[in-house]
Amino acid sequence: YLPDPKQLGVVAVGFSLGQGKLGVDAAPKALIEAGLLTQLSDDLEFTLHHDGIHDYSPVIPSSDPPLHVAGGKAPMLNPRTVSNVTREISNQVYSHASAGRLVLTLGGDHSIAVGTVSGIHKAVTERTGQEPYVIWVDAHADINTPIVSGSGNIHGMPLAFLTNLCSAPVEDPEVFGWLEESHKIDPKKLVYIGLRDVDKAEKKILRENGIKAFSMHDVDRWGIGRVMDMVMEYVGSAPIHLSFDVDALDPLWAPSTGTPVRGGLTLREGDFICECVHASGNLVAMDLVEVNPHIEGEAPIVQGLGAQETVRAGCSLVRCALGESLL
Ligand code: NNH
Ligand code: MN
Ligand code: MN
Ligand code: MN
Repeated sequence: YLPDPKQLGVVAVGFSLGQGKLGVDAAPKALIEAGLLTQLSDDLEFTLHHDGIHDYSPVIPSSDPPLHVAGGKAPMLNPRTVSNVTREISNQVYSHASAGRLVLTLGGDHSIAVGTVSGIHKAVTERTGQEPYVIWVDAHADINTPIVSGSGNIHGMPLAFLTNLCSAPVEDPEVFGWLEESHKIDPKKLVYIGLRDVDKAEKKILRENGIKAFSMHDVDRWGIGRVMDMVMEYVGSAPIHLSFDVDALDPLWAPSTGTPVRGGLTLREGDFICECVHASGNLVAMDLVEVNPHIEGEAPIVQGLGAQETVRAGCSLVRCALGESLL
């Protein structure tokens, strides 16, 4: 029932309107130009199902004014555009997964996970009767509801929509009205790794819903080896969707991202997480998001090569999740 391990659906989404910085829409092109897909087909022997880059960067949200939510701190930004783009992604990801393929999605900002997680959840649950777990590797929790979000950026909210934690907060059916029950995940089937910049209201959501989370504090205390033992024990034999925000890595390795936070994972720790997920044999989908090649950033170890190094780190994470480290 697991996907054919050598058939890979690739969804490349140039999209940046889940947050405010241009450039993250250029990531799929940069990752592909750096050789990622060639590495997957030639070195790792995947058969790729890829219909090019879906470029949403020129989409000007002409009739998409901010959406004020009752009791909200900040209005949701580009709400209808994000809703429409993620619906398309959800359908594409669903088709690949339903055809028995492993699915790799190259973002774009993290709002695209509303599409990937929903499409995978629906397809895998239908095919296997087993609900996938989501392993969310990120400096941030991305679980703000539209009411508590301080920024209005939807890339900080995908898990609130996906877990039903904001039951009917958005009156406008044009804004995520397409999400069905079959798309949504149980918050108990979500595990975080790498957290270190979690908003106050998000901490409350994590506590009140008993959501499993391994912060950077846990990585320091236990080491990444024992953290991954605990993560994999929690997930058991369920299918796994790995959603990897490159800002989980320390800015030393991945400076070119919209909201870098110091004190993150080393590239080896990130690769190790991906290797452990691969070794489980239960990976059904991976997202790589928030690489922004237009932000140079500062990579203290490789001056002037911030964007190139971040792209290279992203390629490494994907290859590790797809089996590169097997001897
Ligand atoms: N929590 C903040 C917000 O809601 C920041 C989210 N930024 C991210 N998330 N990069 O991964 O806007
Ligand atoms: Mn994120
Ligand atoms: Mn993040
Ligand atoms: Mn379900």
